[in-house]
Amino acid sequence: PPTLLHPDKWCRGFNHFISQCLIKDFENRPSVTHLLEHPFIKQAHGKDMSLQKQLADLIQAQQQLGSITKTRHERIHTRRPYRVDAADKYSLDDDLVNLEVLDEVTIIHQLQKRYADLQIYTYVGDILIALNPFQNLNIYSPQFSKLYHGVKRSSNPPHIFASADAAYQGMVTFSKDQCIIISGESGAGKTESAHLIVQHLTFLGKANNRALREKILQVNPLVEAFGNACTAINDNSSRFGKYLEMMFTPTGAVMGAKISEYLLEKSRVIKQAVGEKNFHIFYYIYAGLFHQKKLSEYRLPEKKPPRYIDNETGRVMQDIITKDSYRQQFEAIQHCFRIIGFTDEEVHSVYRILAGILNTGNIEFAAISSQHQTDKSEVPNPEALDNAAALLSIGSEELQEALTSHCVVTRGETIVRTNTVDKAADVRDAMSKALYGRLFSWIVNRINTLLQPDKNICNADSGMNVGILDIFGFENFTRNSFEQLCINIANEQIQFYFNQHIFALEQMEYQNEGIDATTVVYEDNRPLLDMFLQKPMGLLSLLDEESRFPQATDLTLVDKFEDNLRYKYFWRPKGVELCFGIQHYAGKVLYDAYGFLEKNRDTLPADIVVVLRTSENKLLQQLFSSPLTKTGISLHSFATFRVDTMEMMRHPEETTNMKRQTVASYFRYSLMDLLSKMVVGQPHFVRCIKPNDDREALKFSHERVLVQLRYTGILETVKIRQKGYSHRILFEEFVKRYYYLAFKVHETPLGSRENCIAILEKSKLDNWILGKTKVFLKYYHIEQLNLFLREVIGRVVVMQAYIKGWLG
Ligand code: AOV
Ligand code: MG
Repeated sequence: PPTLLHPDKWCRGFNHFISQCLIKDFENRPSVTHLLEHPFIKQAHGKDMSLQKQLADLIQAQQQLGSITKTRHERIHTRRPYRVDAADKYSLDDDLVNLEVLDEVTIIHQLQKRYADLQIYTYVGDILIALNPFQNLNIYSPQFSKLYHGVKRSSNPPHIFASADAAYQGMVTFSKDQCIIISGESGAGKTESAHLIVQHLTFLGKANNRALREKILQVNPLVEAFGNACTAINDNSSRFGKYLEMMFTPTGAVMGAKISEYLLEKSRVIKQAVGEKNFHIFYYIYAGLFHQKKLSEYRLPEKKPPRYIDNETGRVMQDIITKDSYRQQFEAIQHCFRIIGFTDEEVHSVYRILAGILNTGNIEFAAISSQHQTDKSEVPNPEALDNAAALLSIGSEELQEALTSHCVVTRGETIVRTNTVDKAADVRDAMSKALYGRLFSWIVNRINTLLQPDKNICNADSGMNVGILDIFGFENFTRNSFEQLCINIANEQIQFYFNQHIFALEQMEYQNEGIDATTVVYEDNRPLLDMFLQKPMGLLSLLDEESRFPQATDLTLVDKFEDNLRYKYFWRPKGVELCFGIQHYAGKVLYDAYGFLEKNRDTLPADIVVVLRTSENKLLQQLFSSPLTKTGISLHSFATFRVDTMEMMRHPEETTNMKRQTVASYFRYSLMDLLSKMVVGQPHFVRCIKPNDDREALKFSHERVLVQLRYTGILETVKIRQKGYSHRILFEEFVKRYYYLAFKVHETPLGSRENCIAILEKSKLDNWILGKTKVFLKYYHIEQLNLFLREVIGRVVVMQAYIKGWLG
């Protein structure tokens, strides 16, 4: 046995001993009896039981002190860089739910501190918050993929891979489809997160078939080249919504993929706002074809950029064709096409159609005035017209005819009417939009065909899938048009789904525990969604109704809105006729109604369809030959009424009910379609947050983050928990943690309901609730309980002094 130490030394030795125990065995705190049995202590105090008792108290107190200091210590030392080693473990700070004080200031502070340490991911319970780092982090390598493979969430710091892993594990374990819903405003990092999830899922899905894995990884880059563009907010902004389903065998091997696309912003093809660009692919082909000296083959002018990609900022041709990144992207896209399995002929046709669209945009019209007709137009300079016709493999004259005139059928008779210059230009642009929209849908469908599960490997019906939703984020520009309205309504619906789900879960926990759920109040955006989607008086229904009147104008539309939308979320600013404002869940947006009716009607004259159907280009024929089916055209869809997810689960068949094809009615259909896919799966939420508007690394704007936390419902969830019972602790755990406050230290009380009550009563707490298996506590109960522990610490100091004196 060790010799008795000098009192001073002993005290130091004692403390050292305790701390060693605490450090070595922090998780399983050393039992008091174990400590009392230690020869060190036995020898120091002989058989004096009263002293042993006091010591036991002291040890217990030390343990509590230890656990508190340990927590503090961890708080101070959260500046852990991500490392691929086992030592880098989960910390309490990784989940905001562990915070004792849940309020805006604390949460912001916490996120800011983590962001400064490049800890961009944080949990709020099962939700992942992802702050955009605006810099490349070295945390997505294969080593990281291995780290987040089938492990407990608490084994590693929060990570987007952990969310993918949770979805994958959920799918394999419970044989249930999963969906990962990524939300956040424009530029917050949704698309990047979606890529990372696909990357990790292909890793987890251990495809023996390397070729398939390669194919799946090329899907996002390919569709994004056609569907993403540079906006004022994001250089790679998604201009469509995308739901990517990865399909797995029952044992979890990836076997295929499928994309659904929603609401492509086709208007971008013909016009872009100042400082914005057309879809990426146009610049890529320009630079790529220039490099391959093929511009003339595709009849693309080398001197001046075509009108569609030369917006008001006056882009210089040299900028486009010599840009290395564009050329590299072109090569990457060619690679994607090849890997996924498009034939050379198909790719060639795609390029011809794209070049055809660019040439179409250059067709100009002039008025022909004659005695009888003043509303006739012609194409004075046929170069662009001839180029477009050649690229689209149609007759030049027929094209001119279809652009400058239209047929009207009255009482069985067909009359040809001429188009004015403006009307001809509108027809030209409508044709370009239709070409692009249908081309985009065709590419998506082709990908789906090429990536559908091999029936020899597994019957698709017996498989399961993980869906990843990446839509365009909430937008608020200086000028907001019809596209922004649709985008923001879609975000509104996703937010509603989030609220509903989180709330439903919360409710369920209370119900399961047999607790009256009325104590939990939450605010949702349902009235706002009703304002948009209700029939027949919702905003979109009113828009559809007005679109049916030929005499209606954008002004009469806004008047109609004003007369009918008696909601506090709607207002009409004075002095600006065509404007109306909406108080969205994510902020106030002022919309400019100019062009709303036209955009909603989205008409493509039959004359144009007829001409395009005569094309000798097989692909083009295909685009226009089929009737307008769900898959045949770009879905400008989404639902015109609020989709109640619970309702949807009860009546899934309603989703197949397709309505007339204004943009607004497609919008309704498409949102229903999306939601119907989502509700069958177990959802996982990733909430992307943009830390600043300057896209700068390490810059954390308090104000911006706070706004996003508020509207994404993070703070709302926190508030719900504050109103409700933020801490739900299993009886056993509770007794283990706090028994010292009501029982003798050497006792080992059972983790029973009665013992919980004993502790709570002894601590003089009220307003707590006991469920069937858990103690439900408010955050201040925990504060109070921890305060008692702090008192214990005070006692320790006194006792230490006492022991010192006693020994001396
Ligand atoms: P979004 O999808 O949310 O916007 P993105 O995913 O396109 O936003 O992200 C915008 C930019 O932020 C990217 O181009 C990257 O430069 C950067 N970024 C985002 N996440 C990361 C990350 N994890 N690591 C490094 N850089 C990142 V929109 O589609 O506009 O709503 O319609
Ligand atoms: Mg995006």
